Amino acid sequence: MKDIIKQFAIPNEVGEPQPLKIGFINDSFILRAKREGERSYFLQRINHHIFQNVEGLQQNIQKVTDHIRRKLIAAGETDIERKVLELVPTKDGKLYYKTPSGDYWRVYVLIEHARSQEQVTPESALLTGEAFGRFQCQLSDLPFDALCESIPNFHNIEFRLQQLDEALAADVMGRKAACMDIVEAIDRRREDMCLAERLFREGRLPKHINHCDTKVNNILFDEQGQPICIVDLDTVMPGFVLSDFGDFMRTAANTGAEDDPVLDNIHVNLEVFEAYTRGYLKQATFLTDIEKELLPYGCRLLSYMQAVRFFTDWLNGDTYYKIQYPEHNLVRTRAQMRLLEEQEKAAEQMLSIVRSVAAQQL
Ligand code: GN1
Ligand code: MG
Repeated sequence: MKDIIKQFAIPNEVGEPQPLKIGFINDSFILRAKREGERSYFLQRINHHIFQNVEGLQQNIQKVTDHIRRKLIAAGETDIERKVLELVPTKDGKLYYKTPSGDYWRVYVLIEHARSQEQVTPESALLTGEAFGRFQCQLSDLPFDALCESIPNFHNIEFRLQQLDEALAADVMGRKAACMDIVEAIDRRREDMCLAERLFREGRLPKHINHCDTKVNNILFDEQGQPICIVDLDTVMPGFVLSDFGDFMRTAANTGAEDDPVLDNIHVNLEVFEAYTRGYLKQATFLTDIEKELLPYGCRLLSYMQAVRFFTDWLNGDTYYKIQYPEHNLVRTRAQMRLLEEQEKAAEQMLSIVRSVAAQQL
């Protein structure tokens, strides 16, 4: 690994790489500064099976972090080094290093005195909503097509349904016949769930730059519990703001787990929903009326999309998501479909919360 580290323009001496257990996709290591007061670094091997266009991915991250840094400077912020990630280029000025064996590596400056959280409370949902809202707002004046799709069609439900149809037609594991109730539940909602894509084609719903993985553990908090920096920028790409709002609610405003085998545990947590909405709308001041009105729909869309993705993987024989037991993807699918049903039942309540929070902030 020494050979890899010495490719990067790291000005100070660092110790041996220490492996870090975070995320399922990339491999991460810490490079601690040898002398106190100097910078430490974060070394990652990029999973190029999932991110096939590493050049485009790294360009995206550079554009996003440069843009946010300029915004922070213009706003007169201090401590900017801890508020936005900084890539360390290689000695020949590239944003990543490709080894002779074909692995891709990158280095970030390490953000010190920061920690991540796994649990969401209404209090932290408010702060998290502000943080993701601020992130989107900082990027809202970048044209949406300034970035590439680091995973093509990542949150495009029409594409995800097409992948499902291919999996259903092939039925390689012979798993379809036992799941016809799921097939029917997905089919009934197809037209409704493709609404956002249709509105985009009609020029009525804009695309913006989104984070596309808005889990609470992708925010670093300082020692006082205040959000400082958004991390895991691999999926930052053009899309609907509904993606980021919906994916947070899918993971956090759910009283059950993403893969809860006990479906009756699953309900919408309206307290978390309201708190995140309040934080998000306070910061995401660029939203149009149609985007605000569609936010509860965005929650349903992301639960549906995740169900379609888990179900496709179940039919294909579990080739994408890591599973902990044989039926895991089927259990995940059913849990996401139940969450969708709960969100459908709560749809009016969710919309009236969005409207009243939006009205208070005018
Ligand atoms: C994957 O690995 P993780 O948890 O960051 C997936 C997300 C899904 C999520 C489902 C690149 O994210 O889109 O929502 O699993 N990321 C990718 O839990 O496919
Ligand atoms: Mg992730």
